[in-house]
Amino acid sequence: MHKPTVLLTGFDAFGGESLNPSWEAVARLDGESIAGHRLAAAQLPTVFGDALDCLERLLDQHKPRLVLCLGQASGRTAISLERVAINVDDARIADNAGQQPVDQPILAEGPPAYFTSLPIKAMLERLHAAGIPAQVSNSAGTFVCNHVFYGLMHLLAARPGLRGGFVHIPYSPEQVVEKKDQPSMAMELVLKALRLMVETAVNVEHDIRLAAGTTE
Ligand code: PCA
Repeated sequence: MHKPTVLLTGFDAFGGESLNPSWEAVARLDGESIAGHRLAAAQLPTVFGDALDCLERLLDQHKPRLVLCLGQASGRTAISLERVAINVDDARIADNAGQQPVDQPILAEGPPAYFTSLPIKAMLERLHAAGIPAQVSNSAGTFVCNHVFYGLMHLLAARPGLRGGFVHIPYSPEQVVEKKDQPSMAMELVLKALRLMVETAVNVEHDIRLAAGTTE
């Protein structure tokens, strides 16, 4: 009997960076087992459209029980558990294929937004208990990460029982060596966080009630 799969995705480098910590992190966990599940890691291109085609193929290929997509968020100081994906592409920079959509819906007939189906409050509590800086985020931006998060939740809407969501992680320390005042998080801490998030997501079906909103 095969173990059920948790699909983890990260992106390739973009915006002039030589690496993307989201891919570095998930690649290191490929093949590991957590809470009776096998982790499968895959890379998505930082390209509008292509990234979602790739994600759909991965869902068909791996038939996962749970999907956790990761992305790099420059300027963030903590692991960001994304609550909501919105139906718009508005790119401040070009993606890796040179596309720069502005104010375009991701899906013309799609709903304005989708919420994560991961237990982000339980995940937040677990990360905080382990001493890892983490927050609930109410915006995944309007670039390729939000695009993939929205597309993921749309795909999951047609696959009852399959849960998933998106998490942004800070830069890796090596990315900020020559940048001024940019936060980063060590890969060891990101990996610890990732294992705890997967374990919690697999084990907690109904999220806990925990205040973690923002006032502005
Ligand atoms: N971060 C970008 C896209 C790829 C990534 O890792 C984003 O936040 O949209």
